[in-house]
Parts: sequence; structure tokens; C-alpha cells
Amino acid sequence: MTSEIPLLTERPLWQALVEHQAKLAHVQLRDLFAADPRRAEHFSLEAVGLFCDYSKHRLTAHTLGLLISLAEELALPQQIAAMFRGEKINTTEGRAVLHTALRAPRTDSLWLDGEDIIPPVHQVLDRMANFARRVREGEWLGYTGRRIKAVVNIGIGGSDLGPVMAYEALKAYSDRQIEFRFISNIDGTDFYETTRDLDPAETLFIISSKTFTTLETMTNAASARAWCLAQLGDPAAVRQHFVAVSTNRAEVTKFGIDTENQFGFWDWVGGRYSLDSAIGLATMIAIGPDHFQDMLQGFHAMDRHFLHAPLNRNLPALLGLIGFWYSSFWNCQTVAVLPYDQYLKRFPAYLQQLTMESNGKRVTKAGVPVNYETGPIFWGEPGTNGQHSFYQLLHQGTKLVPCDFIGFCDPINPRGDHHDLLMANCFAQTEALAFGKTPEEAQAEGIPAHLIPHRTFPGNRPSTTILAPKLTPETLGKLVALYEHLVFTQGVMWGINSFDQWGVELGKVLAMRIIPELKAPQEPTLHHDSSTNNLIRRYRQGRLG
Ligand code: G6Q
Repeated sequence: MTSEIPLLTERPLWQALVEHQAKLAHVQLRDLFAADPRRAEHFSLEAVGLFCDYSKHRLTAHTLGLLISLAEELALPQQIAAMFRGEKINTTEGRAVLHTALRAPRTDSLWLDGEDIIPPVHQVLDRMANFARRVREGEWLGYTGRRIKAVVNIGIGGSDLGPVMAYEALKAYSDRQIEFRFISNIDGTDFYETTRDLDPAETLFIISSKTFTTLETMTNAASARAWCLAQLGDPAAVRQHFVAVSTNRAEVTKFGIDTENQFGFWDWVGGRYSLDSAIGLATMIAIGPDHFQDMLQGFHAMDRHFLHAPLNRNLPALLGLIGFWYSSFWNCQTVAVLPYDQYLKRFPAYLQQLTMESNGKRVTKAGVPVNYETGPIFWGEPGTNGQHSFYQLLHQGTKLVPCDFIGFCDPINPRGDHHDLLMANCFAQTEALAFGKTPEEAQAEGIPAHLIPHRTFPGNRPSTTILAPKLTPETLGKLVALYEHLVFTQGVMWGINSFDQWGVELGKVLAMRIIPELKAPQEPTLHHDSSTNNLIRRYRQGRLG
């Protein structure tokens, strides 16, 4: 070891957590609840309007004490402050990490490299608001003078998942006169199916790409341009039908987009943290600038809470530490995210990128391979649908899967007793997971002896429940910021850089080598391994032969 900092696993607090886990492994949630009739009260927290119950977790006050002490030892509060201050904590890219500045109020100031970055943030937001208003009010017209009836965002990864998730989540607040669609996949099917029933004269494309060089996005953007011009003819039409969200002015101009219609952001905004930058333009057109502003306020409220609340009352920090507890000490490989709200159907997919691209790392910031588990796999589906598919494994499988249940008190679309039935299921699942059904209880129900093993539920399966008043733009902002900061907390605990993503590079480079091999008119000489060579040959035979 070159560094004098002790290895995480050699710290006495880590060892104490290992020993503590060994004792808790035999303790039942039933017993923890029986021992403390006020457990729910002791292990729940309301932060900026989000109520969170974490009492159905395999932990005690001692567990949280140890986790918080370790977090303090690893300087979590100082590292939070460093991020908010704009220190270059993305060390492998030499960048500050300042998505929190994107939702700072106009009256704030934050100096980075000699510039106050808050005024430019608000200048872009104002330009976005003006543009969104013009499209929504029918002032912005297509080349032939027709109103825009469809907005199509072309982007991928961080330039797609956030806008899609937020649009779906806030659809109830959106302008239903305009159709919103998203193209991300380089698969021509995505382009075809998304545009097949649209009229180019009434369609506006937002090309969302920080770099404006991403293969998928630029390929789809070129197809969109061709699709548009096939009907409208004049290349001058591009100006009316394409706008760009990017940091790359030169490439935007080359594409034919007027830089007046380019909305910028900055290198201190990571792709998966860019939903509330100009990357949210499609969302803003959909829900309107006021609702977008409400969403930013929600983000900001959670930011302030994360920055100022002590760790034992700090929701993102606590949930981050609980996740760290399961990954590092219980060997849990996954986390299930189970929103009991149909509008959040894309939330698990969004969280997959946020969490897994951030904390899917195998070396520390110092470049030392870790000897502990880092970021878990996030996955999930809205309830109640998931109940009729994979919940079986959650209840009776051999794996321990901590679950995040997310629900709302007030439905957006009240219809008969649907919402009570939905939420009854949500609460029942957390109850069943935690407390299960013993063989004795099964027997008392008259279940025949030979079926008792099959109809017993072991319980002791952990879950968090987040309950908010209603899914509003503001609530969505709070929820997303909650997970952003949870991810940050875990990154600090594991000592990794949550803000780079070098792991996505190799495949991209190799694809660039294979592209000409697939397209070559003559059989190319291949120098890959035998498997890849074979696949390329078979593909060529199937495609060209
Ligand atoms: C996110 C990543 C990645 C990125 C996409 C799109 O954190 O950086 O998902 O958002 O690769 O990149 P562009 O916006 O540059 O097209």
C-alpha cells in the first residue's frame, strides 16, 4: 500500500460492523418489533415532506451508530460540503460535480474557476422557458407555418433516461395537445416506430447530447434530418425543426442548427445528473416552465437537507448507509425499487443508470482494487404488476433483496377504490416480507402438513417505504435528489469515484473497429478472437449472403 490511509476493511469500525452483522444475522424482525413497540417511530424520518419508514430493516440503533461513526470517520459531511462547494471531486476527469447548482435559486452565487456559475444557469433556464412557452403557445411554427404537434427528444443514456422518466412521471401535468416522444436506440426500429405516424411539418426534434458526437444520437439525428427534409425539401427547414441541447457549439453549427436554438450546459454536469439542466428541455416543454421550476425547488429542498441535516436525521445519508450495510456486510447483490405509481414506471430504469453507472466501480479513488462489494444492481417494476411476477423470489427465494417501496397518499387519477387497493397492496407486501408466516401459523390455518414447507414465509426480508403526499413536480425533484445523494453517500463510504464512467468506453472503441468489418463489400481479414470472428462472418452471411 502506498497510501497511509487504512484500508476500509481494516478500520476498527468496519470490523465492528462485521461482528455486529454476525450477531444480527440470527435476529428476526419480529423480535426487534416485539422488543420495541415504538420501533416504527424510532426508525422513521420525515424530510422535506417525504416520509420514510426504515424500521423494517435488519438493524438496530447500534447498527446505525456504527454506520454513522464510520461515515464520520470517512469524512462524509466534509465530502458533502466539498461537492456543494465545487471542489473537483471527479478526480479521474478533473471536474467539479455541481448538479446541485442547477437548482440553486437565482439569488445564490457559487464561484468556480473565477466565475459565478449561478447567473449562467438561470440565463439558460430563462431561454428554455421562453422557448418552451413559444412551442406550447403555438408561437414557434414549423417551416411551412404549421404548429408543432410533436416533440421528439433524440439522446441516449443521461441525455434520454432522465427526460423520459420525468416526462412519464409528470405526464398528468403535461400539455396533452403536444405529443412527446423519445428516440435513443441506434436500432432503426426505435426511429421508425417513433416517427412513423408523425408529420415532419409539425415535428420538432431536440437533439440532446452533451458532446454532440455520440454515435447513437448523431446517427438518429442524421436520420431525423433526412426524414424531415424528404418532405420539407429545403435545408433551411432544419432551423425550424431542430434545436440542440449541447456543450459543443461547433458540432451543433455543423449540423445546421442555429446556435440561437442551442441550449448549453457545463462540464460539471454529469450526464446521469443532467435531468434538471437544459437536458430537461423536453420535460419543460411538456409540463411548462412553472412546473419545471417546482421540480427544481423540490431538488433544491432535498439538496439543502442533505447539506445541513446531521447524519442521524439526514434521509439520503441514512438510506445510503443502509444500502451500504446490505451490500458490504450482508452480501446483498441487488436492490429492488418498487414504485406503487404507474407514472413512475420508468423510475427503476432511470435509477439503474444513476446508481450503477455511478457506483459500479472496482477500484478506489486512489486506484486500489477494493476488497468489498460496491454498487448493487438496481432493478424493479411498478407495483402491483411486480407482485404477479418476481415477488415470489423476494418472499420465498434464497436471496436477500432489500426493497424500496414508493407510494403516495393522494392519487392523481382517483377512480373508485383503486388507490386504496393499490396502497393496501404496497403496505401488505412490506408486512409480508418482514414478518412472513411461520409453520405454526400455517398449521393453525389448516394447511395440510405436506404443504407447510411450501406455504411458510420466512420473513425477515428488509424494506424501506417512502410515502409522499402526492406525485407532483416538486415531489419528483425531491425523490430524484434523494437517490442522487444516496448514491453519493455510498460512493464516499466505498471510497470510489461516483462521477466517472470509464467502463462504458471499451465496447464503444471495439464497435468502431467492427463497423467497417460488417460493412466491407469484400470478406475482410479478421483479427479478433475465434468467437467474435465467427459471429462477424455469420452475420455477414446472414445479412449480405
Ligand atoms: C452519463 C453518461 C452517459 C451519457 C451518454 C450520452 O452519466 O455520461 O450516459 O449521458 O453517453 O452522452 P452525450 O450526452 O454526450 O450524447
